[in-house]
Amino acid sequence: MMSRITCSELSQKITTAAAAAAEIKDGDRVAMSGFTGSGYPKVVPGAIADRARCAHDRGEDFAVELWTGASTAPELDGVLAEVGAVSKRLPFQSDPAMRRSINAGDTEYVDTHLSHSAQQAWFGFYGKLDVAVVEVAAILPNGLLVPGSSVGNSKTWLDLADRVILEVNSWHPRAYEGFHDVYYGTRRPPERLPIQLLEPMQRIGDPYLRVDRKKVVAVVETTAPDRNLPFKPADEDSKAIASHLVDFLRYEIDAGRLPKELLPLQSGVGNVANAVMANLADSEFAGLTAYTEVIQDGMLDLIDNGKLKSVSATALSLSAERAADFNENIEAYKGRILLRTQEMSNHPEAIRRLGVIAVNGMVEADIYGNVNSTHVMGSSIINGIGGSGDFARNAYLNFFVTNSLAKGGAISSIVPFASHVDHTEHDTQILVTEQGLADLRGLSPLARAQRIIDNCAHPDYRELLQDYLDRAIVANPAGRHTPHLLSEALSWHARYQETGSMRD
Ligand code: 0RQ
Repeated sequence: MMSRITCSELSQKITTAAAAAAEIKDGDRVAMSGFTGSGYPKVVPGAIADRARCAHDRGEDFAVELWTGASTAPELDGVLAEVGAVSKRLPFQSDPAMRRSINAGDTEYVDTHLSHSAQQAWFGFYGKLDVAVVEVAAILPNGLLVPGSSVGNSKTWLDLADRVILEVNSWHPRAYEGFHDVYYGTRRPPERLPIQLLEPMQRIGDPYLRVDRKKVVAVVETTAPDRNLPFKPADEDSKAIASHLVDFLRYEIDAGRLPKELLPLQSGVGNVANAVMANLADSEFAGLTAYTEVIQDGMLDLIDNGKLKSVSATALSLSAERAADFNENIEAYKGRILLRTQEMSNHPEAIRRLGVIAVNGMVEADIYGNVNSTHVMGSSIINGIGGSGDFARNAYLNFFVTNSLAKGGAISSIVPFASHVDHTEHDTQILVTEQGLADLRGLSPLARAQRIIDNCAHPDYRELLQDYLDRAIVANPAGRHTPHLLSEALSWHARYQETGSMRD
């Protein structure tokens, strides 16, 4: 284990998780590494939770603001949320206990575009950062840090924090060295320069994270694995979604709007997005590239079967089985996977220049193409917007995918009016369900509505949607641009809450 911490100054700071956690005070702003269940600190959060529990038992307050790269795991979000130790959370989460705490109103959640989080922290919009807790794979003799399975916002947290705690995790292969690209050129406006990133795998930064050694107050050693939930196996519906999407890509190639090796792909989080990637593996496409945030199992399959040449991302987000396999064979992926800061993986300028094809999951879309990626019935958060907005708004082509039904058919994913809007009709281009694909590019709202109803809605709800649209047109003689029946627009959601079904 000593071989992972070869900087003598920092090896003198090796201590226990409890001693490290003692550096954190009630009310601190604490930023941690971690992105979609990878590269997050594994033991210090638990020790902070213990401190919080003891403080609460004594009748004292103890809660921190928690910033990360994206979602983490039960050992971080879970343990802290369960003891009520998080007063505010940003920018993205997916842990059941944290979700409960947010939806109960106990934790404030600032659901932020992932490309914004580092720069807004850096601009001072969130206040002063007290502590950074960052997991790395190794510390080099000169004090430089080798990240593990994610980069996320670690660079920014190390730069901004007054005090730094490092977790050195030997579960991450030592061979991660060389997999990362950490851009140190960002400046504040008006001194900002163009990002000279002209192709997905181009290196524009350093392979290592830097830390001011004087700020490091503790170094803790661990061996605990990243913990991600397994993906649901691709079912018939997700295979149908993938097949509509792949047919459309062929159509775009034939129309001369896409090269035959496509443009760099982005694939979002979730089972459906993962299944779409897995199913691309069965297509004829080859020589593909990806410029994305997370590498889920489906994308690794594409690399393994030779369809995908290379992937730029900010994190791996693999099932336990795939992670073990990746760690075993990591050398085979060198030069084919590059992990960047999320500031760069999600950078609007890079996404727009490279012409990314973005594929993200959604909860529901309305007939005009406004997309809800985050909320159930308008009120309860699921995960957060994550990077879906960074990619959708700036992509060459964007797809939002979902099953046309949820909860055994009691919910239609196509509704008269979205109960929450993350991506407006101005941003969304192509909606796909197992029923079909609606290409909305260049269409007016009414034409979009007809195409979404015809191509994406489930037959059980199609007539109801058509009836809503027809009546809305009649009822709005001076409002036929985007006609709605305001008293009914959210009635499907209300009906579901009252009766357990959106059906009449
Ligand atoms: O709930 O598990 O209780 O049954 O929502 O649904 O079908 O498993 O979908 O795993 O593909 O995730 C939008 C959440 C989709 C994801 C979302 C219920 C459904 C189930 C999940 P249960 P599925 P997926 C870059 C991109 C935002 C962030 C993002 C997401 C649960 O894609 O978080 O895109 N996106 N980031 O039953 C009520 C509906 C519903 C519904 C599904 N219409 N109404 N509930 N559900 N449709 C990566 C990062 O940003 C890091």
